[in-house]
Amino acid sequence: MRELLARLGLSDLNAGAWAGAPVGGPDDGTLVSLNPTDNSVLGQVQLATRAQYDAVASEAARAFREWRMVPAPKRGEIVRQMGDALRANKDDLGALVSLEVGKIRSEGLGEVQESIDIADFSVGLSRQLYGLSLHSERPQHRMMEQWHPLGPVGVITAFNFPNAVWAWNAMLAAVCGDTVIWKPSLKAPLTAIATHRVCEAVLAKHGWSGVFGLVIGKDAEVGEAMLRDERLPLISATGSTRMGRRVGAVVSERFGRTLLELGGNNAIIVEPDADLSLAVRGITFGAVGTAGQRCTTTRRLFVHERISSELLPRLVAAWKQCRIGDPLAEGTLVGPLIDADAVRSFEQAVATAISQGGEVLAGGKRVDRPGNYVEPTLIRAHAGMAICKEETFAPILYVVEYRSLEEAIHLQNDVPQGLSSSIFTDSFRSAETFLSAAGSDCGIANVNIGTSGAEIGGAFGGEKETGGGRESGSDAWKAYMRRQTNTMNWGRDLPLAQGITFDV
Ligand code: UN1
Repeated sequence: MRELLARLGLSDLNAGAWAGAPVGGPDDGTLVSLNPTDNSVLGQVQLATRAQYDAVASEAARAFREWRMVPAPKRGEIVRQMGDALRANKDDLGALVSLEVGKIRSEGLGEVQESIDIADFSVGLSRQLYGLSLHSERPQHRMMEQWHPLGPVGVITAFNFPNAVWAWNAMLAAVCGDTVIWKPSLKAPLTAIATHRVCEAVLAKHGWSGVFGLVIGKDAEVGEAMLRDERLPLISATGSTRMGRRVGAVVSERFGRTLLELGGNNAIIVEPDADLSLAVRGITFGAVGTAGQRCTTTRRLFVHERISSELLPRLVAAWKQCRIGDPLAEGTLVGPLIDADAVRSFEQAVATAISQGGEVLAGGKRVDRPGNYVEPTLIRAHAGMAICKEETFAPILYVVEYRSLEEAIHLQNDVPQGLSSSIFTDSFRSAETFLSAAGSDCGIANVNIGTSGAEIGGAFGGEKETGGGRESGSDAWKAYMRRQTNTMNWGRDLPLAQGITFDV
């Protein structure tokens, strides 16, 4: 562990505050990063002050004025090199993700791969960023739309994807000509520093320090300043619905834009004609993977009453087979939750579910060992249970039986969140019903795969309390640019639109 931290330059963080670069100055409080497997100290970081935030934001604003004029494919070339730097550091960064947030090794590596993928995607995009050409109603006129860089972008990320969600934003923003100020979760500061350093080294080599800034600070000190900062036309935030409500209110007050990716309460529907072997694997990874701490984690399962007596024992068996333990050890499938608070929320949710009529079919308890381990939990529930409408960041799956697909779709949609959803079926008609306008109301709707583990090429995000934002692939880049409509007159007359005459 010591060697890993040293390789990533994380051994001597006590030396100074981290706000884009080590800064001296008064000790304004230290943040301790804990290893969730035993709650031992991994490292300490000095929290940034508001003044330090301000310095990073000024630098981002200064860098933006020049970066926006660099041709997009040249920006793309620098992002290509960042992708290479992430590749070269994939093993170390992946291991650090595992150490700091408890993801199993292959998921830690997968997370860094997601950052590499979005870098590659962004490189291609840097030669696109297409606008439209339009036909004018006036003779000898031409119209077009072009996309310009937007400005410095504030990126707020959650602990559960401490590397990739920043990259989704930062890589797109960089090719779009924006600069980035990153406020990471205080639960994963080391991953943020290491990730930032890997990419910052590439920028510095090309004389572009300042394009990416990092500020590790408290919400009240740094977060609020960021939300109110008129220099940031866009705040992209991933996290809880409660946090997103605050971000939305403060940023829209100043007519800033937000890109919100908030809570999910994702469900899988299993039809009687489903391939149950596929379904068992998809449900298990969706509910238990990342110890239930993805936005896309499967939290509810709707099983047709004709197959529940066959499916549920298979799920219970799968749940019991999931090996809980050190995330970096071979064969582990379930690592710890992020911290002791998360364990308390898990215990509370299970107790609430039982009090509301739920029956625990598997798991349900914390694991008796040091660290923040809990058992993957399966609870037979009924549709009226209030707890099923809440997102608990833990591996708890509520199972509800249904009679018709219409009923299942209604139950699935009947929650405040709208991120991800899936159906397992071999029926073309059922699949298309689920994907139709009257089907799933989520931003992501899948057939015969689970709710989590989306590829970066698609737009990622959801409706309702999930916040409506779309990050990552498809045309999500448009959120990071401003659209300009141009009308050009190459004639010798000045005809007005709509047939208006105004002769002087
Ligand atoms: C998140 O949990 O915030 O689709 C992001 C997935 C990942 C991203 C999750 N590609 O599960």
